Amino acid sequence: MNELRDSSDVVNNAVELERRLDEDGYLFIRKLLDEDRLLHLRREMLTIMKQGGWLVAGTDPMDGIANCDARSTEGDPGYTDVYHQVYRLQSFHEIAHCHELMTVLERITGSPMMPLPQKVARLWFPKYTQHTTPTHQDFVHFQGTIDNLTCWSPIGDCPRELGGLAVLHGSHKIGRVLDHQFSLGAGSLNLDTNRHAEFADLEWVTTDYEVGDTLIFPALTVHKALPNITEDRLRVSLDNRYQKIGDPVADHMLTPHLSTMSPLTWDEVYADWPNDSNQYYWQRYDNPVHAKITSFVDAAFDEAIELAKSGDDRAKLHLQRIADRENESPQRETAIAVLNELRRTT
Ligand SMILES: O=C(O)CCC(=O)C(=O)O
Ligand SMILES: [Fe+2]
Repeated sequence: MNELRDSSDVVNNAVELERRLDEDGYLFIRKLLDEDRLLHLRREMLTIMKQGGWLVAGTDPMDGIANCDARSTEGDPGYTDVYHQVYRLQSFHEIAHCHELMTVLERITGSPMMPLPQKVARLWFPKYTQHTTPTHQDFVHFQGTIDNLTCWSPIGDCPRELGGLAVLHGSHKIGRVLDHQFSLGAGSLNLDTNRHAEFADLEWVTTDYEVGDTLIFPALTVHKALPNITEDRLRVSLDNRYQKIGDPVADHMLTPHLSTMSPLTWDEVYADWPNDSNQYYWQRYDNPVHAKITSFVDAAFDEAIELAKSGDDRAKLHLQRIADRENESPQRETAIAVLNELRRTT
């Protein structure tokens, strides 16, 4: 895979940033975020993961050496339990508001920007590659507007083998949200680029990320994670989204991440914060709130049902995860019914 174009040399040049974003569908800025602050956050996050049993006993949390017996991913109750402990860290939420990043985002867009309330971290186990984030456009998950910007930053160095993000260069020019299919990978939605002739000549680009590096891209840019093929290292990263103040926001982005899998309120997130800085900050703005468009996930769920019925093990595992969740939902009812039916007939 080719290298991402590094735009750190033009970080103060609004015209050039905008031109490159338009041309490439991403901006990659080395060392944009404060290294010490990220490393401090890394220690806090990994210390919680260690308490949750995710790291090898006796190792330094900073090394992120995974206990592979504890492997889990988004959708597994065990993942959410530890993730939601990490999610209570004030420093994890605060980093999304950091001055260096907000300044660049406002320079790129020429508008006042805000992070979406739902911040996201990814805590990805090694050698668990069938759960790697598949190829997708962010709009299907986060919605709002197609101009929303995703900012992805590793929390610690992230060489290729640890499974950083790769972007399909120029793919945003397709100009529309595409259909996605069922995937066992994080987010459950995969975009099959072979179905689109426009993508045939485009190249995937990535890099060996270092702490502080940030990748910025809009909601139509096609991207994926690389598999974490290390022997024993956890990949820890941030992917937060930003919108223009005043733009519409999808209602689910006003809730804590994975709170549909296991209940978590903002009051619980904030319970141990020493101060109330940036709590409920979005309530100061008057962004129109839209209902989440569920057609993307609904289509993938229907596909998983059909695949499970035809014996597909990945689809069965997906349905089992939905069945194991704490939250009641029509999908959970259906998943349980289909799994029971399969058990009766096989
Ligand atoms: O980090 C990952 O595996 C997924 C991140 C992603 O897709 C994003 O930042 O939009
Ligand atoms: Fe994404």
